[in-house]
Amino acid sequence: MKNPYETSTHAANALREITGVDSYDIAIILGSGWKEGAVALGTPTSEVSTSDLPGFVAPTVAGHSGQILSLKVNGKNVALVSGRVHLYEGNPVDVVVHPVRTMIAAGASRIVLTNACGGIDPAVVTGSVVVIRDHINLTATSPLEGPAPPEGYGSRFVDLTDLYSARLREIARGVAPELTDGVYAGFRGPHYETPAEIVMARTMGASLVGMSTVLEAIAARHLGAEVLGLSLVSNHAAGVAKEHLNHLEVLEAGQKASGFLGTLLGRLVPVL
Ligand code: 8IG
Repeated sequence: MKNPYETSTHAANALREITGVDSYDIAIILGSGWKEGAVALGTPTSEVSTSDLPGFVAPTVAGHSGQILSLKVNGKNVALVSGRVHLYEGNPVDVVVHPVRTMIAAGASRIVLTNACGGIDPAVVTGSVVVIRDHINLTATSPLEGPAPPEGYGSRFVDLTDLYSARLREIARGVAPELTDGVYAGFRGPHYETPAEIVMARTMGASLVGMSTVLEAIAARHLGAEVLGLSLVSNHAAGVAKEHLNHLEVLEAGQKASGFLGTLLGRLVPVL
């Protein structure tokens, strides 16, 4: 991508033009299983295919499609972004974080990153949602690697002390007191981990493991947005329980949870 920051501004302008939405308030990046729940938020006023916007690439994973749905929730302009792309699909980091940069360029000051993940902590219940309190980036890369951002797009260095907004986590707890929180370890994938790697991640303090979210969170914080991370725990990580991991089961866990995810988002988004 030539200049990822300028490309995101072009994409945001194209999005504004197509949708007629002048400025977004909240963008929700939909991970595996979350789209079925998010439709409960209301009827979109527009559906844009990301293939019509500069800088977006089509996802290659089953269960993902590239769309931005716009809707009004409690007077706020909300974007539902589906079709997340990952490092493991062979994408450069700039492409992985492009949807987040685009939505921030389109005005969104709150970015909700949703995902499906594995549970490292045996106490974490599969099928439940965990609020991400912090992360460990094990991808060995950063969205800030490369030339310094142009004027007006943040500095090269960013403080991640409060990467996952305490304010937004408090709001989430307010509408869903049953939610626990955890530390998300982001691996490159696409292989699941070995049991020894899960012991390593657990020893480092992680309770959840996945292949997305961490780079997008850094990119969002870098541009000054508040970040909320929500993980649907789809499986026990390798070695945590007796069963083996299987991508179909992960998709099934999402389908089973869609009612609950819809209820959660329906309570949360109006007050974000
Ligand atoms: I769903 O156990 C889901 N995504 N890395 N490990 C990693 N990613 C995942 C897992 C998991 N489960």
